[in-house]
Amino acid sequence: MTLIPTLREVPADADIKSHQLLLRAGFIRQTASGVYTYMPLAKRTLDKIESIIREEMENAGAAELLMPALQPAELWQESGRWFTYGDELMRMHDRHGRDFALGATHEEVITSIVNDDVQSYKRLPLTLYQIQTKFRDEKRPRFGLLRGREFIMKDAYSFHTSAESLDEVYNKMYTAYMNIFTRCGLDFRAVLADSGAIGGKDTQEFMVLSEIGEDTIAYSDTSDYAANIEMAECVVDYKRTTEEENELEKISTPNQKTIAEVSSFFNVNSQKCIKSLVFKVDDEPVMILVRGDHDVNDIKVKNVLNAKSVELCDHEETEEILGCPTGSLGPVGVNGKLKVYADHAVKVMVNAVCGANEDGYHFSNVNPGRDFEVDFYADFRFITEGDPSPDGQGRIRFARGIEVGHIFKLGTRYSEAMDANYLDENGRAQNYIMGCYGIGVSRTLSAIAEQFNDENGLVWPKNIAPYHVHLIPVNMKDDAQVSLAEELYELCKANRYDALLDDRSERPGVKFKDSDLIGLPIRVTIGKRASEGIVEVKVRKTGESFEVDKANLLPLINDLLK
Ligand code: 9G3
Repeated sequence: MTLIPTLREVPADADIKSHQLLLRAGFIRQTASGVYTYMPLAKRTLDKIESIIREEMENAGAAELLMPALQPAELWQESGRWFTYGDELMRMHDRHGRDFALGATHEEVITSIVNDDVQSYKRLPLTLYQIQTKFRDEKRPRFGLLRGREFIMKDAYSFHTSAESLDEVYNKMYTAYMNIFTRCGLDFRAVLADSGAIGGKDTQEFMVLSEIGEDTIAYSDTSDYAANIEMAECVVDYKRTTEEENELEKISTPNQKTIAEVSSFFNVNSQKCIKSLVFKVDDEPVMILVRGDHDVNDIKVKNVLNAKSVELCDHEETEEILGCPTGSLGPVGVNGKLKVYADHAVKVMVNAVCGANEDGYHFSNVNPGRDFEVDFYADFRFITEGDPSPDGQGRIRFARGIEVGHIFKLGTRYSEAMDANYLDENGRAQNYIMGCYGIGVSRTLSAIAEQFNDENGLVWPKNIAPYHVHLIPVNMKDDAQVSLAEELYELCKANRYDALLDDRSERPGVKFKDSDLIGLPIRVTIGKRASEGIVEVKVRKTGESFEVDKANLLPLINDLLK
């Protein structure tokens, strides 16, 4: 007995394939926005994904524990994150009025645990992990399990006395992740990534390729270079043109605001325009210049300027700082008012167009170095398709990806903040060097559903399908069919195959449609020839089907599922 409430119609508020199919095939039900019940089929699938994860964590030398979701605010106050996270961190207080966070991640908890119980360098390196429910109050939960407010994460944390030891575990985790996502049957890439708010330097994300992925991957068309677009380096060797520098001119440009409008007004390519943006970098206004056909990469701005926060200024703020609206900004005449940094591509521009810092006016024949100073040049722009790959091999192409894993070298970011240390061989207190490693388990289930489906429904890879075999007796009133179905159910069970027996008194068509929707790898139909011991086997993925005697069923299933 189980519960698989399949739906005929496509639910209105599900706008991607995996979300629609997981609802229609009875895998999930929404309990609140971004909050889901994993129905029996999803629970079985999650368990299979988790058992693959546990095997690989074991191989990587990690020990499993389970930390609380209820985290005392004191821990987050110690690390300072109680105040840096806003509404996304779900908070509550207990009956005594004490503050708690519902765990969005567990760096604070694990660091305090290890600090309490691991004092000597002899006990390191140590890698601990858990598979646990996380809470993050997303502003716009969407796409079903892909971006929920309560989700299942495997999070691992490693503790080291040296950077070399961290590198070793980081590489073992990398290998474990490659194995996990391969065994789940996913088409994925490991990409260089930005460590974001939690700091640390090297980090890699594991991206499942999908058109509905929220992340953009920049990859080389000839090598295995791949990076999150936030991170991908621009290594173009810009060449200065031989053009003569002309006289600076101030031109009236009524209502010309965007690069497109300005470049067509001056009848020049957007590459001849300078795009000027003003950011608040740790609350200090800064002007960033990029060539008109490029876009400012705010993650690069943050990393190059080593800033905590980078926010684009809105109209009011730019008005306040430079006395003009955003549509007419430019670097001429602003030196001294705020720092000016520029992307490398700007350095070789000649006779460019830019805003005149006066509403309705632009300058033409602007030349960097002559008409304005740049405090320094750096790589501030998003990489574009066709750019040379940073590894020097091939050209960059874009793909969309769903982030299902992310591994970080944290360093002492948390152990310092929480004064967590061990005694080294000289008896001196040293902060633990840490790594952390996450997998979105419920997100992985959704990503698999997104990659594995067809016009009839889900098509689960054999390693993580909720059951291996779908047994379908066509007519529940026919004793021969029912008894053979039950016999085959026992046969599967005796041979460690998970079988789902559809014993409903439904019309065959309904059973077959549900079977295609649920997407188990193999369907065995027990129909008219049951009395002869003959059944039909159908492979969900390929559609191929065989008529076999029940004596040959097991060898066939072994062959199909190997
Ligand atoms: C928060 C909230 C959201 C968050 C975080 C904290 C993301 C937060 C980054 C990580 C880093 C790693 C261990 C497993 C692997 C990922 N969103 N991150 O720290 F309070 Cl509300 O979670 N954590």
